[in-house]
Amino acid sequence: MSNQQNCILLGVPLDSGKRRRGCLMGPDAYRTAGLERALRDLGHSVTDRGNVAPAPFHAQEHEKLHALEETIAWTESLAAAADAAMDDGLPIFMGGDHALALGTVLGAMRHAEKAGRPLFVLWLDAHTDFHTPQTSDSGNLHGTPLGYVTGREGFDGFPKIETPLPHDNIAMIGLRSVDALERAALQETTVTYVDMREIDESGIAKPLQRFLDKVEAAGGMLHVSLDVDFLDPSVAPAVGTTVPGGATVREGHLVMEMLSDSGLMTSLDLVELNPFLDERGRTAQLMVDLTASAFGRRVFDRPTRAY
Ligand code: NNH
Ligand code: MN
Ligand code: MN
Ligand code: MN
Repeated sequence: MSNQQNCILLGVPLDSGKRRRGCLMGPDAYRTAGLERALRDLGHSVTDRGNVAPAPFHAQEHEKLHALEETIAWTESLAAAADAAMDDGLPIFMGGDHALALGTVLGAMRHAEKAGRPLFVLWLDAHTDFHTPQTSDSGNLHGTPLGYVTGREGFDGFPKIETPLPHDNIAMIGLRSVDALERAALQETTVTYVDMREIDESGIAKPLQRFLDKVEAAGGMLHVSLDVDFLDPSVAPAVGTTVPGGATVREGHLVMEMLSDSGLMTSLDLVELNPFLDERGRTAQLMVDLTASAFGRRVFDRPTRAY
């Protein structure tokens, strides 16, 4: 295939972003489901660099926030790992819960800044993950990565965000569970947010293509963060925070196929897979198949469509 990539698989057994355990098994579930093989079969070169580890940390108890020090430690190590991996190819972060994006997006921001290119982020999720440690009711830091990278206040102890990710550079698609304080904050911004109603009414392709056109026009890099709960729980049950009414299998594939057509994606998170909750590996397998679509797997070759 023409657009051959140098894929770098990085396991991220991070389980600190919420209280329900199990995402630490995610990286090995992706390996078992054959992610490396699927990418190789598409003609890409693939290197599995093994698992990332958190920087050293001293855990403390906090009234509300869960595993703060551990999550900060992961953010430090992942930002460095992401920045470095992007020098060599296209990193795929096999999570791990969504708190890993505190680090992977920060690393992509650092890398893009050195490359002199703007970074864009596509957030495929039922949730907006726009909290700060103060606005979060749950105290679960997997609900905060977009709050962090956009420079919201209150991330004491985390690496300082020198140049916040501009709101204009973010699109969230698949939304159907947004907390009141996230919604209030988000509505003050120019972030593109696409809820399930908009997808029901107009389809998922149009808002996605609009965003991809914007990335292309800006000569941007594109970090994609795929949360398992973007998908409907009937097809992707292996996630702790199921929300009914999510994307179908076909909507998921269409997003991934369009990403591959665009050639714009420069890094990818696969997050929130909890193999402990899976049914005979079906969610892990679906995530592998979606990733394959993002790297060029097709039923037939067709010319790229303009939406
Ligand atoms: N907004 C909720 C919280 O902060 C849920 C976040 N959970 C997620 N995010 N799974 O994708 O706790
Ligand atoms: Mn770099
Ligand atoms: Mn999420
Ligand atoms: Mn989610």
